Amino acid sequence: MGNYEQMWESLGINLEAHEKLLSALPPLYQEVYLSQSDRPKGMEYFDFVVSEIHGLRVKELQEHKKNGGKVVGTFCVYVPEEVVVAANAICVGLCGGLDIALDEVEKVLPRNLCALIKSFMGFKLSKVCPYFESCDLIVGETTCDGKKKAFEVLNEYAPVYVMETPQMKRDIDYEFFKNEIYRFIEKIEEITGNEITEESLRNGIRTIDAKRKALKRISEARKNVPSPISGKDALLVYQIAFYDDPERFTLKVNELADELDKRAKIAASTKDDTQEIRIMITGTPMAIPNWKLPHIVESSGARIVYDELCTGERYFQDIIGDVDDKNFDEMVDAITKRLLEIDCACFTPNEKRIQKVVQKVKEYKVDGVIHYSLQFCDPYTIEAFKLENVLKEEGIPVIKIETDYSQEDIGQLKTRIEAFLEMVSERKQ
Ligand code: BJ8
Repeated sequence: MGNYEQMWESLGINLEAHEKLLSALPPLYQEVYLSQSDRPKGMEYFDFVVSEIHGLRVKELQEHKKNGGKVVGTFCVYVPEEVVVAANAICVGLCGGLDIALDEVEKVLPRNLCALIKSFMGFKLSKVCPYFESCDLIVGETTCDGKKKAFEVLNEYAPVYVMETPQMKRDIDYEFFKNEIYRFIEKIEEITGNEITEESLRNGIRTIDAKRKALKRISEARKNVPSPISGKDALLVYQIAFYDDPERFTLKVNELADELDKRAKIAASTKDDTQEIRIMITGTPMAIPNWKLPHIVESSGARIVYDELCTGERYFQDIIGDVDDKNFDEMVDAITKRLLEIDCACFTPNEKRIQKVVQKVKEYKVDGVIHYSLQFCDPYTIEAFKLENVLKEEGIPVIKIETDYSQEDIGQLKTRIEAFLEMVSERKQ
């Protein structure tokens, strides 16, 4: 990475702690990513983006700010990115995937709390994340209780705005959430000083739709047997979707998707009778650099072909589509509908998620499902039981994994995953 020390200093970054953080990332990346064989050439761009994670992109944010632009940080896929882009602001996903400053965090939050929440608080308290420190506004939501209450605490350290997400999806909830989106539009207009017009909203929708369409192409390519991309590489692309420049990112994802289509065609023409073990991961999101479970699964010989995660399909599964003839209110309506199609376990009932998992198992020729939840995440750990029962009834192998960001359970997880994969493989013979 280039020399960005001055920039980090100007953001108030704790340079000593930051140095420690940055020196831990390259060896981990080497082990998890660069050691894979036969990676698509198109991954070079994403490797570069990660190698510059606190460098070039942060510099772009600073230039944007120097020109009067604003940066908005988010933690959830229910926050409409289209609106942020429509106001000429930059939207960055902030969810942390790493334990950091736990001692400090546990002075303001309980110990028994999901690792994702503790992580974002740790990043803020230790001042090591230049994205966090660049944000003019942090947008929280009322999805789960942990996040909802943690945002009150976070508000003591950063300007936080909370969007109220409903808990159900009835007509009244839909109307309610549409009003929340109007309220969010007003807030974004207020902090950016830019009015969101019909034309700018249309452009925001088109930009983010194009990104989602490109990501869907990656997912489509993974239906091929063998899948032309590892689950880890796909996850990395999905993670970078939350902070890279949307237009450049879309271009690079489309290039990668072209390459994957070619690879799939070549593999099909060689009639490779592969015995690929195809795995779906479903559950809580995996923010950078939380690659623990995918690395265990793929280094045990299986391939992840579908991620029913917010760092995956939930983020890009639905496209708003043609907005050429839509007026402002119709576009807000379309944004609301797209968002309420997302099946987060924070909603009740949430049958559609379970049906979707079953349907995608068939579509992606999945051999086994891993339900992944962070410890102390009630919505996902509770929903896992129902999902497990339905999958068992359907004759689909499933395993539930509950973990956190520590490395202490790696050996135990590996043993369980290997046993699961062996069972799946025998069943496949
Ligand atoms: S739409 S999954 S990004 S809320 S893991 S903080 S739920 S206790 S992250 Fe999420 Fe939005 Fe839903 Fe997706 Fe709470 Fe669970 Fe922690 Fe979670």
